[in-house]
Amino acid sequence: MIPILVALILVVFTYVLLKQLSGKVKGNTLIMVGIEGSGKTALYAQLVAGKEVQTQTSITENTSQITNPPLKVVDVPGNARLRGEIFTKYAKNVCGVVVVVDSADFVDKVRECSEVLYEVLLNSDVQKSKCPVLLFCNKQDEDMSRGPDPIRSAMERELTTLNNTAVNALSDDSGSQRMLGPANETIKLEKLTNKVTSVGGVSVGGDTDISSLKSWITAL
Ligand SMILES: Nc1nc2c(ncn2[C@@H]2O[C@H](COP(=O)(O)OP(=O)(O)OP(=O)(O)O)[C@@H](O)[C@H]2O)c(=O)[nH]1
Ligand SMILES: [Mg+2]
Repeated sequence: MIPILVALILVVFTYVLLKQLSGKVKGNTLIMVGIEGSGKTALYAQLVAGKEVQTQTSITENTSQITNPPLKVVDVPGNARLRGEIFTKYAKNVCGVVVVVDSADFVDKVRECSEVLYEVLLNSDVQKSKCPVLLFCNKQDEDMSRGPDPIRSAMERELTTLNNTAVNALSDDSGSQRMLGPANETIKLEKLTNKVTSVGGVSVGGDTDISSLKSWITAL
């Protein structure tokens, strides 16, 4: 009886220890995503080099190591054919995701922007890591720009629609978890496992201000 009990305790102890250890293996990669032209490469250049760069539509990722805090930063091209594959490649070590939004062009692109956020939040590595997500509402210097709060609310509404569409599409499917929440429920970002924060900023010109990104990063 006693040897069985000891063996049982050992098994439970090992399980708990392994669980704890696996929970502590934290990724070190900060991934920037968003639709084309939202300003990811401009923001990336400000973050990793502190300077403005002339950009063109990215066709491959940019990666850099920063030291404070020590992170690998990845700027994923917005091109819809490249985005998913490149994001997946780096998501294994993710510790944070920055979803960059063009706040001036947001009204026309709300669906596209929300699809990016939806894919990020459904990514299995993002979910496993429970990493925080930053909605960086870029181009706040432009006259027509929307603020981070209305952008967040509009995206919640779109996520709800996307989720309901996915639920309906999967009604015949057997068990694939491709939904953010149950059918016909409003998606509330604050209720998700990944903490989503929305901030504003500017990545080029005299009004450049990425302080909101920098302070979010220090908490990673
Ligand atoms: N006014 C303004 N323009 C910006 C800002 N950030 C970026 N831009 C401009 O937006 C355009 C697109 O910026 P990029 O950084 O190339 O955009 P991207 O998201 O990397 O685009 P892809 O690589 O195609 O996915 C450029 O002309 C930038 O100068 C900003 O904060 N304010
Ligand atoms: Mg780019």
